[in-house]
Amino acid sequence: MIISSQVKEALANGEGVVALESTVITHGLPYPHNLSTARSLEQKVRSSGSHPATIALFDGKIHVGLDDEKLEILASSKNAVKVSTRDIAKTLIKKEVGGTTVASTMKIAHAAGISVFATGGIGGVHRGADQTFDISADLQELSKTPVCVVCSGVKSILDIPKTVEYLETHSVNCVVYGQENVFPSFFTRKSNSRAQFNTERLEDIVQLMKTSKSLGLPYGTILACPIPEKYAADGDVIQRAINQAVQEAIEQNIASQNVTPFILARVNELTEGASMATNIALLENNASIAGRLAAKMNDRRP
Ligand code: PSU
Repeated sequence: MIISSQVKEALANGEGVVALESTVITHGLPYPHNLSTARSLEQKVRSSGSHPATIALFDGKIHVGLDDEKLEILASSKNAVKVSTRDIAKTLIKKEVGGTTVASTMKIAHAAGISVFATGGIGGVHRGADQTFDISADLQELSKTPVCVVCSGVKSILDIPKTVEYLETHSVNCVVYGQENVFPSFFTRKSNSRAQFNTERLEDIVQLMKTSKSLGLPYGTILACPIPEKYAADGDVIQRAINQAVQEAIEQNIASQNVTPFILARVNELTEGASMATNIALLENNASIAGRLAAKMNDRRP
């Protein structure tokens, strides 16, 4: 594992560090929007008082903290692979370029000593999982790795109530950042599910994580951040596009790892780019919140 000198120094000095995933770069957004977003997320983390550590795999090595050249390679690579925890070893031995998912980014962040991680949405229980058994490895990782994932919940391309239920079964702390205890639904601010509790104070999250740690609990934390009102897309339009994309995925026999990238790309086409703009807005918002959280998490003042 190669940790960049900036990230190493920040960790040694007890400064805030935020891990950023790279599947969103390799499979989540099209070029060149993926590159500009990767840069802007790093910038958002910096301007909120922490250091970014984008994580990816290159040439048989795990990299924590990328320079601009590596970001560019990741964003423009035509054969980058999607790397969940299962795929880390295989991607290393094949020396492939790999974009890390929430699960593998959490695992690597924890190994590097980073406890805060920002992304758009986590993977979850897929609709129709009772037939397909398609449940993201992100949920498994959350049940065993003590990292706080700052996100906007899961897309409604997934089954939100079952995902929230799964998180509860596996003892994952699940908190909404905001005034109301309503679990967000990615593009829109509300779903019909609730979290464990809600708060507007990041200090509560710091305390939650520190208490969890002191009890020796291994579980992760979801800090679910509703997209800011001004960016929340028209829920109905996006919902219709999602329903259509899910149907097309079934008809075309798209399965397992390919389901999420297929549906995301199709929803973007069907909404003529509106879903992508919304996606980027919430990614940036989450990176800023994570930057502020990480700065507090490592605050050495008494
Ligand atoms: N949700 C998004 N965009 C994404 C992903 C999820 O809105 O790019 C990516 C994340 O990296 C997440 C992964 O960890 O997809 C989940 O994939 P799967 O369902 O195959 O585990």
